Amino acid sequence: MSVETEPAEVPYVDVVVVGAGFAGLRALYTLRECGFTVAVLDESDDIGGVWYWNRYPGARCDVESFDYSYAFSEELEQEWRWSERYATQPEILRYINHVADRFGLRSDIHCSQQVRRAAYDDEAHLWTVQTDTGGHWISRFLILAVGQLSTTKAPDLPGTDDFTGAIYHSARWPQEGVEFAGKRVGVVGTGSSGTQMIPIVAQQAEHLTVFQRTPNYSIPANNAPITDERDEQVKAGYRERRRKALDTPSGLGFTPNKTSALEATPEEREQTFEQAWPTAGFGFVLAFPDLLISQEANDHVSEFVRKKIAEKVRDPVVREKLMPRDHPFGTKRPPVDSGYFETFNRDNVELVDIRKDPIDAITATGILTAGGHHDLDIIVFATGFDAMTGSLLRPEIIGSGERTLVEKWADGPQTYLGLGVHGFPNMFIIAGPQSPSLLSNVLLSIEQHVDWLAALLVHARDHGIEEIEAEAEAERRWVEHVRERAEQTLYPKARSYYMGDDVASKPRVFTPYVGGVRGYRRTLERVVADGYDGFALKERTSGSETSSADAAALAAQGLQTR
Ligand code: N01
Repeated sequence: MSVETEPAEVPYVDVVVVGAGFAGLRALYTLRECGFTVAVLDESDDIGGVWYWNRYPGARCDVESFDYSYAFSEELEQEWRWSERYATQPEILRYINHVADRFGLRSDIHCSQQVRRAAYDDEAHLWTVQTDTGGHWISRFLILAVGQLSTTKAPDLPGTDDFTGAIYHSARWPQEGVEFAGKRVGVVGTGSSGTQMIPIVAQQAEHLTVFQRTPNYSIPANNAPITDERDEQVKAGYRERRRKALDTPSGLGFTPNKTSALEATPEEREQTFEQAWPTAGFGFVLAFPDLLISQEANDHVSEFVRKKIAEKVRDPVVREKLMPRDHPFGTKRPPVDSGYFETFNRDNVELVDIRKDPIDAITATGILTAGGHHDLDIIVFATGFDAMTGSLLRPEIIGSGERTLVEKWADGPQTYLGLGVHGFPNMFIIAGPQSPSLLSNVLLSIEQHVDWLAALLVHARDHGIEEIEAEAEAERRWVEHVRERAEQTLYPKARSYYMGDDVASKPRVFTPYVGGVRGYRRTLERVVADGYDGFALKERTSGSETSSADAAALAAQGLQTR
């Protein structure tokens, strides 16, 4: 029987990982293999991260299945059979669940535990992590694997509460699905989610109204089933495929054409674009190496894509509304679509350009724009996320000297290599701001980060190091490097979530790292070769030869008195 006055026991683990998506599961697997104890916490009631939530019709990955999958286990690689070039959300979620079961990961995953607060104890060099349901952990290390696109956002429109129909967000889709048959549906937002969903909703709904703010370039997916022959072919050369991916800027295995788009003749340029258009998918942005660097080169590709859009849309007025002209191709993340533009040829689909005809309010029966009222039964917000930093800043994270991450990042994210943050010792981020992250095959970047971090933690354990902290000067130089590299590109010309334009209150700074997977990998290797250059590694002081468990017990006592 427990004595009432005794403090409740707080579990100690070597590492708390926040997030049970692709990154969190991979971290759990690898850290366990290295002999660490781990607790993975996730706010959802099951694993999967974004692939748990994004169940909207048509949701699928726009990186090829063979590449958007774990590389850490050759057995897993060989035994899993992807059915399509671009896997659907249900198939990806099945894969994630298969991985969790196959590697026995579930026992260390705690769902329905939204991290509310994580605080660093400067004396004990430990993190204490608290969740909304009263969960409480103490750990030496804290790894934030919260994803880049997890915190949703929807427009704050007057009258939203008055709407008598149903409102959904693409990334909080109900498990039971949504019945569109016989309904008048409005979709707000034409990013990757809207672009994937719109063709399917159009087929099912009685009428679909699309509310578009920015016309988007989109690349055709040319999705197809994976034949047995193709499956065998890829599996026979999987190691080489993975190795090649690591050696490319995108981590997707596409090596850009070596010559500038401007050195090619108009005929050669056209031929290269035509060849890449139906086959390259997202890799089309790399058809030439300078498409995202030179405005003149980009003008050619932007015009090529506009021409392709024009070929697909019959009505000249609708066609013109769909023409992306206000940003260079690729500087906002281009969707990869299946029949998006053709959908606007349907009789039951209407396009509203809300830049010219802005939304005034939501009413009981639909959406009121300057041009009139649109009667709707269902409204879908495919309006995206508080991207890249939203989920990192949502919990209260308190570092050294009681400084919060929100305070530290008031002018934008500041990290060393995207991995560590000065003032937040023993805390690391997976595929977060200032790493290749969303500008790469994010799964490859996740695995790269996890392996690198696991090696760092093993190094720390082997050398009696109990505190690891990014140094201020190394961080300052990295932030500057990230900024300089971005300024050499066309990215700052667009209003995009890369630039922090997704949320009005965000500082306008470029958030991911454009240096590419290959260059970034070399940087990580150099940092290790130079003895973890840029990280202060603090050894246990003599006389404090405590084991992790002892340290945890001490911290737990201290914690009770805070
Ligand atoms: O979100 P988005 P998403 N009023 O931010 C509009 C990944 N992803 O969920 O362009 C009206 O791209 C906004 O307009 P504008 C992928 O990385 C991957 O579609 O800001 N409209 C835009 O049209 C992707 O990039 C897959 O002017 C408003 C849209 O909503 C990322 O997730 C599939 C608005 C938001 O587009 C995000 O995609 C799906 C407002 N107040 C997503 N606010 C894969 O295949 C925003 N919009 C892997």
